[in-house]
Amino acid sequence: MTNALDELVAGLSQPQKMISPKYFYDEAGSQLFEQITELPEYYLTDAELEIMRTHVDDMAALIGKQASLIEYGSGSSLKTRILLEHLDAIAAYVPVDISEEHLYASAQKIRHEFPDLAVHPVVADFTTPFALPTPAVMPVKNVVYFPGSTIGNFEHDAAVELLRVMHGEAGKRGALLIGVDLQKDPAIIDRAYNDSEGVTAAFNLNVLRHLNASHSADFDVDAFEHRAEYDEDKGRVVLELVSQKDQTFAIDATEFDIADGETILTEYSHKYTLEGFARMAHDAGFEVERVWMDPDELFSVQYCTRS
Ligand code: AVJ
Repeated sequence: MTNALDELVAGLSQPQKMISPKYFYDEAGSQLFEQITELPEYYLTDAELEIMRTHVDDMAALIGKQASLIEYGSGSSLKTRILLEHLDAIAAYVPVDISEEHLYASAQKIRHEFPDLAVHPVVADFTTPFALPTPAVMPVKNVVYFPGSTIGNFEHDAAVELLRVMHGEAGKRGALLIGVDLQKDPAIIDRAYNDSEGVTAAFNLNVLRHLNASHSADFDVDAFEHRAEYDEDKGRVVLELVSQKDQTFAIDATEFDIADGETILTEYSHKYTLEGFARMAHDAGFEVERVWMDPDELFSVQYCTRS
């Protein structure tokens, strides 16, 4: 893996300047994302929680006894707790996250709430294969849990690649339980990424503050504006930062010019059709066995087995 500075410089040297969405999540960014999930316009979290609450017994039945639950992400969410409360004799809970601090803090909380649970956090970049810890109790199967429609951050080929890594981690009898946001009335999607309180704007702009604070950048944060547009043809929200004037900025020793109106791409958030996601899962070696949706069919949670 190349280091962060090289990666940032490479992204900002493209004709379409870009910064990976993973740089959103410093302390302030993680808090802003928390606030996003509580916004009335951000339907994703509410819909997914409702699905979990309504169908968790069904999910637990499919997962079965003594599974090892491998969560991609730090596992601080309420969705994870709902699942952990309902699973039968879990062999191990393995949260996997790149941020060590965040991961260990949330693992401690989970241990406190579930004293009988074997919690084995793994610090890793989950986009590449990593070694699973060996739990004391041999799991019947590995179930990869990937909530929140974070899969939507990845463009098609990278998403299939990531699903393939999960397929590998799941192993022979393994499965994948994944949150997948769905295509819908564009106005609903538009509102979710252009909230009236401006929290999403602050979240998007915070990436520049983060890079200034810890990656030797010198962005004039006030000279950029948030933009989020849903591209219905491509089925994805495009988040950008729009330069408000001709200006220059630097990352470490590398300088960049950006024109008035030129953008830095910060995130894609893909929305899927059921068929579209099933095809992607299939290309990664999975078969969609069950799909649960909220009553308005805004969001889905899908159980995939190895085909
Ligand atoms: C965490 C990637 C699922 O795409 O909706 C929320 C991130 N960006 N508002 C999403 C996000 C702007 C979120 N994911």
